[in-house]
Amino acid sequence: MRIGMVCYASHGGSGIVATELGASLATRGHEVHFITNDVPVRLNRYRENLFFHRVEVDTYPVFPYTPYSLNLAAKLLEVIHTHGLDVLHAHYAVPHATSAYLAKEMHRPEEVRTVTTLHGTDITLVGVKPSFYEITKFSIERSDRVTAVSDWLREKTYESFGREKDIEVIPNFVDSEQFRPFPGTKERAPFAAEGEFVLMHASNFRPVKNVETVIRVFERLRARYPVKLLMVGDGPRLLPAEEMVRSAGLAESVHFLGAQEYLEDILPLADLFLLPSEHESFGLAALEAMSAGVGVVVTDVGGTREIVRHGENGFLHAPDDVDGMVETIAGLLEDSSRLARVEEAARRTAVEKYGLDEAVDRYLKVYEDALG
Ligand code: GMT
Repeated sequence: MRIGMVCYASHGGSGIVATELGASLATRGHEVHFITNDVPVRLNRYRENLFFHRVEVDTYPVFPYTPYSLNLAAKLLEVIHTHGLDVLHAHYAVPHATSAYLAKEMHRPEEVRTVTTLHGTDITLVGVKPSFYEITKFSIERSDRVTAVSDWLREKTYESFGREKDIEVIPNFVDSEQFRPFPGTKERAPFAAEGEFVLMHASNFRPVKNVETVIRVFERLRARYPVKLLMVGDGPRLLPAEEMVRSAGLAESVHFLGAQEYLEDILPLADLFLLPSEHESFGLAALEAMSAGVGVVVTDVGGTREIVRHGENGFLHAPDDVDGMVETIAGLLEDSSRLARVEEAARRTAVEKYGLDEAVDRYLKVYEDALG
């Protein structure tokens, strides 16, 4: 099959899902063409059957804003013509599903199929805005197949956009060989002394990630225990977070590592992963942490409830429940055997329920169905 993958290239769950899926499809012998504004973050080595096409973004003095969706649609059409794509898979509805629809219509609609995967904020924060609502609804309804990464997101989409279109849930997945527990003692000398407990947060530092709560929880724990905090990622709330850390006098205990390409090398160093987002349609970073054998404390708003069973393979708290998070983590600090049981269960969940191969099989089935 010849598949065009349309995604965001920067750090963010939807681009990661697209890249891991595309790489696996290429390994299985499918021809996969990434069509984006830049090489996706995890597309970091040569693989047979994988191709990249850069969307050129043109500006012109009369344009108040750059019409990226049009440049993308034109590029998609060019790649369809040159490489005879069977399927365009748009990750993140806005504006990818719209550009894919346009490219298909400009070509011959019966010759190419479009699949849209809804990832979360494309529905919950962006798609529902009045300025995007109608075009998002239209583009979802005109996709040949639509998938969502959790039951929660499917319901949110139905609530906001109606039930015109069937949505299949294909949960996010993880390569549990790539994300695995650190063998032996965790080597984290540059960040933490022996015996210190390491808390980690990784995200794109958007407001929805609620990074201020990570710092508040850490500050309370720091007053009682020898703990360090590693903050991984970059985004709009990074500078305010650094400022918050400085003014709380925590600069020596908190390390900011910036955006990291090889999260699989960093996640296993943590004792606990904290993701108190305002909502998370799935929470891929938490799943990757679980696969790395790390316990997670995550928001209870969103698809995270479908993955984490409180007290068993991780912990769920409301995004503003600082007291609850502090008490959960303090309990684990004082009971390392409980933490070990949770870590084991977390790894087991990732391996047994969120495998890469099963997810790739399911996406392939969606493409095959769409092609009839
Ligand atoms: O908010 C982000 O982290 C970015 C966003 C994206 O699309 O890149 O993430 C969403 O998609 C991920 C992959 O499907 C999900 O695991 C995240 O939960 C989701 N983010 C939110 O719902 C806030």
